[in-house]
Amino acid sequence: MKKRAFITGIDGQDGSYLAEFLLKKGYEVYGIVRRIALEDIDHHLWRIKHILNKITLYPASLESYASIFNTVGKVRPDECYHLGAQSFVSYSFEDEFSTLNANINGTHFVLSAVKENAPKCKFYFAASSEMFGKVKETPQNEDTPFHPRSPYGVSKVAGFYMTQNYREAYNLFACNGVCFNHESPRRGFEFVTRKITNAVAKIKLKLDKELRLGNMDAKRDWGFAGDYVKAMWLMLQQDVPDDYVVATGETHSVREFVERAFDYAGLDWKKYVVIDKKLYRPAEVNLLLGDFSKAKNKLGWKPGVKFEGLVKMMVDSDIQRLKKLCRPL
Ligand code: G4F
Repeated sequence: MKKRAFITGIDGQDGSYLAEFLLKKGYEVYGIVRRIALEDIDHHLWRIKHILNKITLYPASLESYASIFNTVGKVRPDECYHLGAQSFVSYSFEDEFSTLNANINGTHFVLSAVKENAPKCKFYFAASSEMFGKVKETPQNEDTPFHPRSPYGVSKVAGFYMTQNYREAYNLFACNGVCFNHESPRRGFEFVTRKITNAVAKIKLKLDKELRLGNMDAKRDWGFAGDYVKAMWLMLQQDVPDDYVVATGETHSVREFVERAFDYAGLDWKKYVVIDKKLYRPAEVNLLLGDFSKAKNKLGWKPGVKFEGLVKMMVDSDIQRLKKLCRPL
């Protein structure tokens, strides 16, 4: 019998790569999306449009326990990947309430629904390197203490401990993936990497003249989302549930990303980039660098795409996308 996978956030960057990956592995793939997404596929479901005929989507919301409970009850999955969240850190300062509500209660709802309806189901929680915040050591590993710097980070720490608690209290096969930043051509435009590569493409094609950015000194360990979904799956294929850091082991500043992206397109970034203090965050995470030794040793996982390749992939993709959009009819 085919294994059944249930994904929250299936319409997001990671959800879309994970759904493709699991389909290739022969899984039946189920996901939840908001009802409005089903009514406007081009706008909301563009990342999974090409696989819509191979997956099953249910309308449900992480803000409604009843909808999560009913859906998990219908699907009775073998594996549950809880990726859905309000994941934009900057926005979490503007609307703490929605972020904490969707991310903390949402995680609790999924865990509880799985425990009640499918207690043998293996559960993955998308924790985050944002939990390390004001880092206590570098590089960060599974033993590094947390010091979150945003409501988003706080919500992920709560989800992390909730997941551990379900493992310990109810014997649920529950794992935390502490993923460092992971990007791709499917990244949302609000995140800095995509904002940069989209601007580079627009400037290259003479559709724009300027890119406004906040803190360019922040450093991140940026990997490719397509690689990270494999680590998520591997965690659920182990004999015992555990928590793992998923990262590339390299860190680069936002400025380096900018330089590399403009350079690759043959442009001088200094002519186009403007610093906008309004884009600075009330509290910043200055440096993230992950030590993925445990994932390497226990899961046999390592990143395929590194910084240079990631920048090129994203710039190329945005240039091609905009060229197609601008092509005369
Ligand atoms: O791309 P970002 O918005 O990602 P951030 O805050 O690191 O969070 C991402 O990674 C986390 C994993 O650590 C995930 F959990 C989370 O869901 C998300 O995927 O910002 C990266 C850095 C920040 O330091 C920010 O201050 O870029 C800096 N930055 C500078 N100018 C900017 C901008 N970020 C954005 N989004 N927009 C700017 O104009």
